[in-house]
Amino acid sequence: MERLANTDLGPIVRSAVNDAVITDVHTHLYSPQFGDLLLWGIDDLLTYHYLIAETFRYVSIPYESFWAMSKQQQADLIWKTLFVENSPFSEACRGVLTVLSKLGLDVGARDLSEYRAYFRSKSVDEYVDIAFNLAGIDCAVMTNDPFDDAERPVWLSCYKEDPRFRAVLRIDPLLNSTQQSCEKLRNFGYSADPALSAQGLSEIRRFLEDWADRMKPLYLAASLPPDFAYPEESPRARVVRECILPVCRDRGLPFAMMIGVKKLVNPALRLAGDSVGKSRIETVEHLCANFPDNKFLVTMLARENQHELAVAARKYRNLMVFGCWWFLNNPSLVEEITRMRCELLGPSFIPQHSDARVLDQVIYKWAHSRTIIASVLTDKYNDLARTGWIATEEEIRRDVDNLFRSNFWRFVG
Ligand code: FIX
Ligand code: ZN
Repeated sequence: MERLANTDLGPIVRSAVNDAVITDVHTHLYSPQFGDLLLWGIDDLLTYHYLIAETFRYVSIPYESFWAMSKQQQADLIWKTLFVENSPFSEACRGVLTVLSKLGLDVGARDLSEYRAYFRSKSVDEYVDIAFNLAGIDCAVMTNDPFDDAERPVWLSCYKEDPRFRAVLRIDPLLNSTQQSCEKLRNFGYSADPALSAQGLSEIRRFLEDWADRMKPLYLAASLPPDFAYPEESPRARVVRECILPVCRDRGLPFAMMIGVKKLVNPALRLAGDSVGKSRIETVEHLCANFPDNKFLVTMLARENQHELAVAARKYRNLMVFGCWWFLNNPSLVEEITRMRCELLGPSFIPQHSDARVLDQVIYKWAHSRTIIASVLTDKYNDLARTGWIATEEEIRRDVDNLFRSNFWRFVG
């Protein structure tokens, strides 16, 4: 018994987690053919909306003056404010330093011009491979919005599949501003009407089918507010019931619901202006129970929803919990949530996604997450060892592969 109590599977777990090839199931990255939509390099890293929100904790310039600056000027201000005048230990700041360090740059020198010079020496195509290799990911799942005027033309003209990037059909506008979306759909040649007549609903389905054919998405997705409710008598619930769920079911595509965003609580902050609210687990439970032929990928933004979401996944096998989203992607919360999910779900969930908006961010988000997930798993395997059940390296690598990659691919089918 003494020997078992001292068994430490930490080294085996850490090397399995470090070696794991990851599929990043939700990002805001684009393949290089989308041109400027793919953000990368130090100025994009520094102007990440997480860092913009943090900068306004210190600076008193009007919001509009900030937005009027060039990207490089904004990056200079953020660097000075968050890195030089204060210590950069917030998770988003630390992430920038992890990226620079993993790229082999001299973080201690604190020399922004040297970092800029590094990125000027790279082409975007070669940098995709550098970033993917350092992050250990084989594929980044994109977020593709057919309503987006910058993105649409690429899909309609010259899109060619790039195996490093896979598409997701993102449909927020259809659910969160249904009336305006119907108007847009009419401009696109679909006779959707704001009253959502039977004919209009079938036109929305035709729109979804056409874009699913075009994008070959791995799933459909939407971010939803805390008061997202189903069932209810609302345009959103009708579009879910009459359009999204049938199209997803017929094609075997999961519907990813990212629930808990309070949009633009501070509009002056633009993309940085969203916040979090507690959501209703009953909505998820109802959808999973009443649409057993549909698959649901779900992440929730509020810490308060995490336990009941994991419990829901114990009840419904058509529910796959994924990621520690946005304000939850901090070491203390990833640790707490991953530990709790392991205890309720074993290795049957998707512990993390990067949500990277800037290519380089996959490097830090995955480095940070791997460390925490490895430490939680070490505790779990060591707890087992104390019973006499000593997991083999092969078993540990199997579980790690399921968590980081295979659970997702099996679920999307
Ligand atoms: O809706 C989403 O997919 C969110 O993840 C983002 O839009 C959000 O702004 C973000 O970057 C969170 O990490
Ligand atoms: Zn996202």
